[in-house]
Amino acid sequence: MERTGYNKDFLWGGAIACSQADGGFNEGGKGVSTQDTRYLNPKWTAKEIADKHHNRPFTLEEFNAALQDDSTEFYPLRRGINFYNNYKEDLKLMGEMGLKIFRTSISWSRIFPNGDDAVPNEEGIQFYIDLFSECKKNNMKVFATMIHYDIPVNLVLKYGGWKNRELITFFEKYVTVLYERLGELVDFWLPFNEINAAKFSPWDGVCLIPGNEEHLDQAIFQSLHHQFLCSAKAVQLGRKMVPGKKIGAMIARFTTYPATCKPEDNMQAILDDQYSNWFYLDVMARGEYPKYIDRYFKQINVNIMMEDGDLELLKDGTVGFVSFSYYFSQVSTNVEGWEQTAGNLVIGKKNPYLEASEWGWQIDSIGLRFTLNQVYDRYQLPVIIAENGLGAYDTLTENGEVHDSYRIEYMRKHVTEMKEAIIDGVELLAFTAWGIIDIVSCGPLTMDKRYGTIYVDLDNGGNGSGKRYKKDSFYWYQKCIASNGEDLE
Ligand code: BGP
Repeated sequence: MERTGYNKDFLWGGAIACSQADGGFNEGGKGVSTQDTRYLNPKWTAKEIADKHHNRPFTLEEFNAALQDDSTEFYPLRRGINFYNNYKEDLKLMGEMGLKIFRTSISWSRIFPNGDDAVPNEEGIQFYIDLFSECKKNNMKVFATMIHYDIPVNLVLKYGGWKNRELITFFEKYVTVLYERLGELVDFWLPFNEINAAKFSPWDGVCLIPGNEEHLDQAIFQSLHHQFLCSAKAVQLGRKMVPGKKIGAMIARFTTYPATCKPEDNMQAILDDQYSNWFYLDVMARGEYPKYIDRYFKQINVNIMMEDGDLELLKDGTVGFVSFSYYFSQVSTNVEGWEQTAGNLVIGKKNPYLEASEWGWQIDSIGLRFTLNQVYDRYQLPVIIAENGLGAYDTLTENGEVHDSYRIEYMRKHVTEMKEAIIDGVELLAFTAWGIIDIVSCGPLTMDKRYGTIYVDLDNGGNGSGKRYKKDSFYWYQKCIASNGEDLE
């Protein structure tokens, strides 16, 4: 059967995360969440911010200081872009752009402020009923992430976070409420955003403070085991409570190529792929721990403690789609001193053939086609690109325009390669462009690393009118969607 490109049901979309967009951190009965505790001094220079982001992981001191401070000044994720109070206007703009699907995350601490509450917070549930109903009014399907890093801080204070197997019980209660009360409104469910963030950004992924752990890797992979079980439980519950809805898995995709045709580099690329990418999706899509991970766990001295029924649960709770975030690619080599460059969550080895963004993330649109083929070949499951986009400095002109030709170029190239992948035979269901509206960036915690086709007039300190403006890329994406990926000029 000849495939010529996007089919008529292809879902063009956009994505955000509650902790980076909503604000209203103490409104509507919400409890304090782990992402509310991440600190940024807006007076830091770009270099100081990069240094903090890449070289100084979250600390116990930072965590404790945040718990004493109920201001928003030094906690950008408590402010976001005030999507919590502005979502009707923002979703209207997205509807005007023609989006067919909208991805955001649900804040566990809006539904259960402390995570272990006996009953859920009705105001929090109502917010999501209203939010997702507004998506439908704007002709958008809903792609809901259950955990996009943030969990109620009480679960860390009282139970130690994901290390504690009890979180599975609390998570199951959370998912049951989501399915019961929001099941009719949500089309795609994603239990965990970038589940491999556990290894690459432990506070984000599994709420572990690196300096606070005797054996960090043991704590990471034991916590991950609990998250894998939660993912499987969400699938099992979903079969009963939201039959017909797709429940999926997601990783931050670290696409890598052998740095040279040397056999050693090719072998390194296989290992890097197994340990950074495939392991996580294999457990959730194939339902078992792959054999190759035994060698890795031996290397890092990790022994997962399992209980009776765990392996059966994993086998029974495999996902209905696989998804990933894709921003950049890197190379694999065991050559000492290979030049490095930043990427999403990691510092990778540089590919001399690629350009990079202003944050050093290497731009590789063909890598997206490469990734789509690899992922689909491996699992033969429907695929969703849950995040892709270009973080860049944008300038708002006097007359309220943003000429972001660089972002249009980035999107044009990646949309072109997505089409090639579909013609290659990949069953690509949806593309939700990351940060479709400017939000607080996740790593640096800044507004000035902008991804949106909609500009938000706020700076790193939360100052500004907060007004929204359509960038040139808004009109480009509107045409792209209206022509179903054909008109990319
Ligand atoms: C991913 C997260 C998103 C998003 C993206 C871009 O890891 O899932 O939350 O933030 O990275 O990263 P950043 O915002 O640091 O540029």
